[in-house]
Amino acid sequence: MSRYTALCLLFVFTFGFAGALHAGDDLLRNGDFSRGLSGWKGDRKIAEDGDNKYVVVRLNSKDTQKFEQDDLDVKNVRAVEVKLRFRVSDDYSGRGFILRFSYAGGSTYTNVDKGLSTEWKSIGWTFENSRGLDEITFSVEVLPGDGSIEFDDFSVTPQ
Ligand SMILES: [Ca+2]
Repeated sequence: MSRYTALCLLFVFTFGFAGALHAGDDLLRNGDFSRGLSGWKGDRKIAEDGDNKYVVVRLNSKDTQKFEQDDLDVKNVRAVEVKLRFRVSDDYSGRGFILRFSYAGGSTYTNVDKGLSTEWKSIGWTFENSRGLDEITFSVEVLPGDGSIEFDDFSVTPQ
């Protein structure tokens, strides 16, 4: 093996390794629902608009409905940002939804209950991994009410 080839291989290895830990990689599987419900668990249905698939949660008056992904690898990650877009139906009334990161012994959440619109709207929220967790679960909890909320294009990326 020539020195040149060895250097190239070293470069490829280093670059590949750095890429695996690179900030910005999406930790979620199928966040845009292009593969239907694959990767997600919980209360949700898929709707289609042309080529685009998204999730619909039809509310009821009593129960909080939840869908989630677990085993998100946040080892050596300082913080993650979740992004998504959503809209509510014309007949929606309720208290919005909760974005939650859960881990052994607790969770951190935010309640999205302002600016609920019938037009698609993008939002983001940052979770600080101040406990140095290795794994977290991301969940969306839709609070009771009337009508429906639709979600699409989730991502959870290391910051
Ligand atoms: Ca989609």
